[in-house]
Amino acid sequence: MAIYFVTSNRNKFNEAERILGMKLKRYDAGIKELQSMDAKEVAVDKARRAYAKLGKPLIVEDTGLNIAALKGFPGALSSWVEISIGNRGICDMVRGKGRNAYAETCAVFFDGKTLRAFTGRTYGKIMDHPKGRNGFGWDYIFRPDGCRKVYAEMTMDEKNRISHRGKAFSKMKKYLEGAGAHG
Ligand code: ITT
Repeated sequence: MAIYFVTSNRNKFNEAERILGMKLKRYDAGIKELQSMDAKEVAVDKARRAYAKLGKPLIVEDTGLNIAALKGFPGALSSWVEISIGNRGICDMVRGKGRNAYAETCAVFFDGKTLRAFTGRTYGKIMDHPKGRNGFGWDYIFRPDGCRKVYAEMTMDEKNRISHRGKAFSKMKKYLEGAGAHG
């Protein structure tokens, strides 16, 4: 079964393919996202809109960075933060307020009938300054608890082993294997 991953983000696509251990087809549907801080709400809505365009079994996901000192902001609105204040702006906002945060992915599979949502969460800290050269988005400022490196200092495989996306897509992998989607 060919599964489409509907996303505009090639980095997400590469990570998800690696975690699922299967080839996906990428489709950039230019879908307008629901504006909510809740990744599951955004992802479920995105899956239904994507299916209305594509009409084929698909995956979408939404990812957010939730900062405790900012009462969960920016959550799933982090793309707005990325194009406005950027990573340095986030570092400045949390300075002196507390660095605890979590990264969350909600990955959704939808084939027009069955909709399944899989969530993965990784707790960590916002750094004082951006670091590292790999990765994308806020990988430069998020250090998972128990690690010495921010995501952007890890290889993709290192990040996938502990990341929010790694956890969400590992759950989806089990589901898809059970549903015979690897055939
Ligand atoms: P879609 O088309 O799949 O929605 P997107 O990049 O708009 O792609 P999101 O809304 O889920 O996806 O992402 C919100 C922001 O969070 C966006 O700026 C991403 O670059 C960033 N982001 C997503 N996953 C990330 C990760 O694993 N590490 C760092 N930044 C990430």
